[in-house]
Amino acid sequence: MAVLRILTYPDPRLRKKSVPVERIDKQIEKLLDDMAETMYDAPGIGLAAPQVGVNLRVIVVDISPREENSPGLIELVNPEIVLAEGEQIGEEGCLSIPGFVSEVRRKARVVVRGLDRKGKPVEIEGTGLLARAFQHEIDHLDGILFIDRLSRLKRELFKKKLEKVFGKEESYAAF
Ligand code: GNR
Ligand code: NI
Repeated sequence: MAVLRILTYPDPRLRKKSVPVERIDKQIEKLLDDMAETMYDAPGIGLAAPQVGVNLRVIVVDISPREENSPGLIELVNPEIVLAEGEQIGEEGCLSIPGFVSEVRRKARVVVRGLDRKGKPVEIEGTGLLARAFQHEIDHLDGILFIDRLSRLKRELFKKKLEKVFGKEESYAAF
């Protein structure tokens, strides 16, 4: 088991579309282990493979640090949202965008289908924070970050913060 390095914005690898896993083998199981360890170490409530530089559709989620009735660690290979309904607005952050949190509008309830670490098909329903985490992680697999889903006003606040961190435009425009 190992704690992996988490890529941060504006690393271009966070913008690539991840590809489906074709075969679940020892390497994928090791990736799942390392991702869980990295998530708990951070600490975070979810992690997607592209955040650790792996271009595969693999996520881990565990909201138990933040919520009591949670299912514990969820590991999903090739996750897909098969049902999404309702709306929720809540605070969101990302380990790849340290130091910035903002309110994001998400679906209130989702049903996610994928494979577990043995390759067995599973379907998991999530509401509230779990639904939010699933949407956040699956977005990562498509190169989408939560800052892409902010209202115009909140997006301007993010840009202001960036300028503070990087200095005006030039330094990060290169990425
Ligand atoms: O740790 C995390 N917290 C969080 C809070 C609200 C909505 C989504 C998240 S996911 C985030 C970890 C992360 O960046 N996963 O990609
Ligand atoms: Ni994230």
